[in-house]
Amino acid sequence: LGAQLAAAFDAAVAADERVEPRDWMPDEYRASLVRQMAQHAHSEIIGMQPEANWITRAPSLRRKAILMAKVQDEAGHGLYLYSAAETLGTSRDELLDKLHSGKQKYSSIFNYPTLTWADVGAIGWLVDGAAITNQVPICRCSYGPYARAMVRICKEESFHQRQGYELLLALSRGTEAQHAMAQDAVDRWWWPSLMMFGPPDDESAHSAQSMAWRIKRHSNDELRQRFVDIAVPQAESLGLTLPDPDLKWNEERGHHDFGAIDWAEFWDVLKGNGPCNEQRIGQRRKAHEEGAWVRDAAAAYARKQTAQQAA
Ligand code: FAQ
Repeated sequence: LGAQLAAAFDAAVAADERVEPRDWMPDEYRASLVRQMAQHAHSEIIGMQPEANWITRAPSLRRKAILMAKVQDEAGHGLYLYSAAETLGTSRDELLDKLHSGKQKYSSIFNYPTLTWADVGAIGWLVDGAAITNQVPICRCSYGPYARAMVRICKEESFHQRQGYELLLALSRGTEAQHAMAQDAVDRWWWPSLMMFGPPDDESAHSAQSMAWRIKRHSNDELRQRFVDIAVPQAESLGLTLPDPDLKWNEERGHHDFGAIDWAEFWDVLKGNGPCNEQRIGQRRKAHEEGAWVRDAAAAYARKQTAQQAA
C-alpha cells in the first residue's frame, strides 16, 4: 500500500495537481514544507521590525499611514503562513518556540539596520522586489494551502514594492542631501537583497529535492539573475546606481553579469553574527512574553464560549 500511495503522490505532483492537507504525502515532503513555510512566516514577522523602526519618524502623515499599512500587511502574511503550516500538523506555538530558540531560521535580510528614512524606500523597492521575484513561482507550489496563501501575499508585496520605488524616486529627485541619502540606502541594501535568494545552486542543500517535488519552481541562481535583470533598468529610471562595478549587460547570455557575492558574510549572518541578529530575536521574544496575557485572555474567552454552548 505504501508503494501505491507513493506512486500516486509522485504522479499527482508530476501532473501539476495540488497536494491537499488530507492527502497522503511522504514524511520528508511534509517536513521540508514545514521548514520552508515556517521560515517564510518567521521572516514576515521579524521583517516588521526594521521598517516599524521608522513609523514614528515618517516625514508626513501620508508616508506614516502607508508605512503602517505595509507593516501590518507583513503581520498578516506571517499569520496566513503560520495557518498554512498548521495544515501540515504542526502548531503555531511549536513554530514560534523554534524561532525563539534559534532552531528555525528567518531571512538573513532582516538582520541589517535601517539607518535612515531612505532605507524604508530601499526595503520596499529591493527587499519586497526580491521577495516577489522569489514568491510568484510559489503561487504554483505543489502544496495547495501554501500556493493559495501566496496569491494574496504577492499582490500585497507588489504594492509594497511600488511604494518603496515611489519613495526613493521622491528622494532621488529631491535635494542633493536627499539624493545622497537614497543612494546610500541602495548601496547598503543591494548585496544583502541578492543574498535573499539563498546560497548558489551548487551549495543549496534543498533545491534539487524541492524542485523535484515542485515546491520550488526555479533555482536560487535563476531567480537571483531574474531579479538583477529587473532591477537594473529600474535603478536607471530612479537616477541611482547599483554598487557593483562588474554589473553589465551580456549580449550573448541575454542577461546582466554581476560581481561576486560575499558568501562568507551570508553564512555569518545565518550563524547569528549579522549586525542586528540579537536585537531582532530579543525584540521578538520580548513581544511574545509581553503578549502572553492576550493569548491567555483569548483562550479563557474561547473556553467560556465553548462551555456556554455546551450548557
Ligand atoms: N536567509 O538549500 P537552500 C519577505 C537557508 S519574505 C536565511 O537553498 P531552500 C517579505 C535555508 O533555509 C522573505 N536562511 O534552502 C517581507 C537552508 O537552511 P535550513 C522570506 C537562508 O529552502 C519584505 C540553507 O540556507 N522569503 O521578505 C536564506 O531550498 C519586507 C540552505 O539553503 C521566503 O522565505 C536566507 N536568505 O531555499 C517582509 C520565501 N537562504 O532550512 C517584511 C520562501 C537560504 O536547512 C518586509 N523560501 N537559507 O536550516 C524560499 O523560497 C526558500 O526557502 C529559499 C531558500 C530560496 C529562501
